[in-house]
Amino acid sequence: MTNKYDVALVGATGAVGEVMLAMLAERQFPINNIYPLASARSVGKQVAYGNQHIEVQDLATFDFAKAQIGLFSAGGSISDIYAPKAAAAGCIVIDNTSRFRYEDKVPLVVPEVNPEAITEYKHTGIIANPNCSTIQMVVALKPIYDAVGISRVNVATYQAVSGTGKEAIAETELQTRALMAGEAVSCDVYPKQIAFNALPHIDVFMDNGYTKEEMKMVWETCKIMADDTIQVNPTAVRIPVLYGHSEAVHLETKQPLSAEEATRLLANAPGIVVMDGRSDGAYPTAVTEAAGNDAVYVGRIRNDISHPLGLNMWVVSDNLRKGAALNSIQIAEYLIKTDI
Ligand code: NAP
Ligand code: 3JN
Repeated sequence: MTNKYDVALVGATGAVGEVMLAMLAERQFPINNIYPLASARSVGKQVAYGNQHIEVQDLATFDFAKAQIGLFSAGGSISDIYAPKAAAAGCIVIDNTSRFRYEDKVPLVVPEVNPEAITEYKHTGIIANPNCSTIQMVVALKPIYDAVGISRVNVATYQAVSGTGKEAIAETELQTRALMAGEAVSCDVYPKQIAFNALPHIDVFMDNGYTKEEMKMVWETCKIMADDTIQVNPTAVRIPVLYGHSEAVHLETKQPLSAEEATRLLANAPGIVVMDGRSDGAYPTAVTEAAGNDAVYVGRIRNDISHPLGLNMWVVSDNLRKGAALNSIQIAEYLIKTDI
């Protein structure tokens, strides 16, 4: 690869796309040309990239031979059509949707956990970026898994509305204002009021009673950790936080591990900030620590009083940064650093 790269950004006008643009500039990713792409509705609109404003182009007519790297976040149906086309044109695709995540020949990568899998992209030209809830959880599981093994994970998520996209952020703000003014709310994006509420429902319901968001965490954890024996039992909940997902993670290790040793392992692991003061406010939260920052924050680390191999932790991270844009850009950085 050359020293500077032509990058196509599919879904550039969306919640993830905006953060991608901001983070590419912030991290000084070596860009020659950047092509912000979206639907025909957005053609002619401008998006911010550093101190430049760049016109959005129509994805449908874009020639992917012009780009070496394609960052895709416009939904699975868009990736389904355009990611293989881009890959065939020689553009390496880093896809943020679930479309290719479970395909054997497509690597599913979190750079702190399984960077070695990236080379597998050579089969298809596509690398899949996991779901945001999976990413922050596996970053926190990895140092514990490597030290003592993990047999089971029970997790409840508390997910920000930005995970649903721009319209969901607007709906949450609108409902909050309406309720504060004593007015009725309308529900267009979510099936029930999201403001001041908690919805145990993310993505579609599956035949087994879990939602697809929950099953994504099951499938993706096993694939990323390359271990199908890890039992994962998630409940995914949407809450009216704008940015930053939180997770209460209850795991069972294969060998005993004290909370003190777990804390030491986590504090030395890449991408993690431990904040576990065991006093008022000395734990991380989505709004005060995660939002706008890159780390996966871990706190409330304690042994499970109900199980000899149980360990509990509270894991928070910015869902649009480490959960989407940052993880994709780290994959791209790894590709160019290792020249693969
Ligand atoms: P969003 O705010 O609704 O933005 C959607 C983006 O997709 C916009 O740029 C939109 O362009 C573009 N788009 C929609 N239809 C298109 C079409 N027919 N042709 C070209 N572009 C089209 O959604 P978001 O939150 O950014 O999420 C986008 C996707 O990223 C999701 O569907 C999901 O697959 C993925 N995602 C992944 C994670 C993760 O966990 N890793 C997290 C969030 C999202 P217009 O403005 O022109 O409509
Ligand atoms: O809801 C969240 O907090 C994360 C949402 C992710 C998402 C939203 C729409 C479609 C995905 C994803 O990345 O799993 C998808 C999808 O591509 O399936």
